[in-house]
Amino acid sequence: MTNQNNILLVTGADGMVGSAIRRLDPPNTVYLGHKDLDLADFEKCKKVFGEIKPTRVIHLAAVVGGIGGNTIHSGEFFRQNVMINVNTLEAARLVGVKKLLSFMSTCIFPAQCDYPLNEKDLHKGPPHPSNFGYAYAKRMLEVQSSAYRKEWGCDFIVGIPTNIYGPNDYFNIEDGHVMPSLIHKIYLAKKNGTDFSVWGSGQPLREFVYVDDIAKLALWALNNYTEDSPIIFTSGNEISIKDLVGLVAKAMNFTGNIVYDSTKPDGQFRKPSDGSKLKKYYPDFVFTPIEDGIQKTVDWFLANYPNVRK
Ligand code: GFB
Repeated sequence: MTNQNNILLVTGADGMVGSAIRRLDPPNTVYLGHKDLDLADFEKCKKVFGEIKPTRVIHLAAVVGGIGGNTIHSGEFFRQNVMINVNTLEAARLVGVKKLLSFMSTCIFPAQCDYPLNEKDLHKGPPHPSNFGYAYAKRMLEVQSSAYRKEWGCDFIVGIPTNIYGPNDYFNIEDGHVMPSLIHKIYLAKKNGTDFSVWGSGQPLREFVYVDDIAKLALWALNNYTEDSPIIFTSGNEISIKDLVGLVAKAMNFTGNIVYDSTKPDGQFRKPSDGSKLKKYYPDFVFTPIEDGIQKTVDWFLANYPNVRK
């Protein structure tokens, strides 16, 4: 029986990227958050996919964290993410999903790798120890998508964003990513008149992509990208953590004391990624400048605090 309802299903819909896709309001879309369905439970997953009968899926659900959470929860992050991904892709295949987009991230590339990171180097060595469990679980997502294409012709594709940030991020100070953690810590330092503590040396470099850009690229890829190999979503602009701290402090009007906590990890020094495949397929895409993205995120945080995910 062909599936005429053309429903797009978004998993992990209550997270940062899911919220950005909701803001774009694509038609015929069903949004599932963790509260709606535990994707780690295959029977429930299969049942709900059978009820919704999506023809397209954007698979965002994942158990994630920043360098802190990833280092501590290596086993749990591997176990949970493998189950979520294997179940989601199999349930999608069983109900005849025509197109499925999953996401990895640039932290899963080999720690020792030619720069800039290129999609072809994905499996050429172990990831940085700070991302061990999560990175291998995410790499299996790419393996499963490719294996399903080979055996069953599934058009399951994979996007690889760099560090995503924006409204409705996870602002937990211990487990969150660097951008939301810095925003939350500066807010508290201003409020309490205390020092603002930055982890590590401030020397590492990162690339950031604003979440609304990823939402636009997700819908674009769903309609236009159909290669077996993954596609990196990056502006290619690196920034040091120290310079990032300066931009966040400026956006927050913070003039207090900034201290660098050398007892905290620097993690991978840099992970510059190659955006040439995206430039080839989508040459006129314009990424949000980091200053604008930070200001939008700070404005959202200040307007919603304390009702933010933290
Ligand atoms: O976003 P993040 O935690 O993870 O960034 P990764 C870590 C970098 O930011 C390190 C510095 O160099 C930290 O020393 N940093 C400074 C801080 N202050 C803070 C702070 O308050 N909190 C945090 N978290 N970092 C991520 C992966 O790796 O890459 C994710 O953990 C995802 O799973 C993402 O894949 C793309 O950038 O090192």
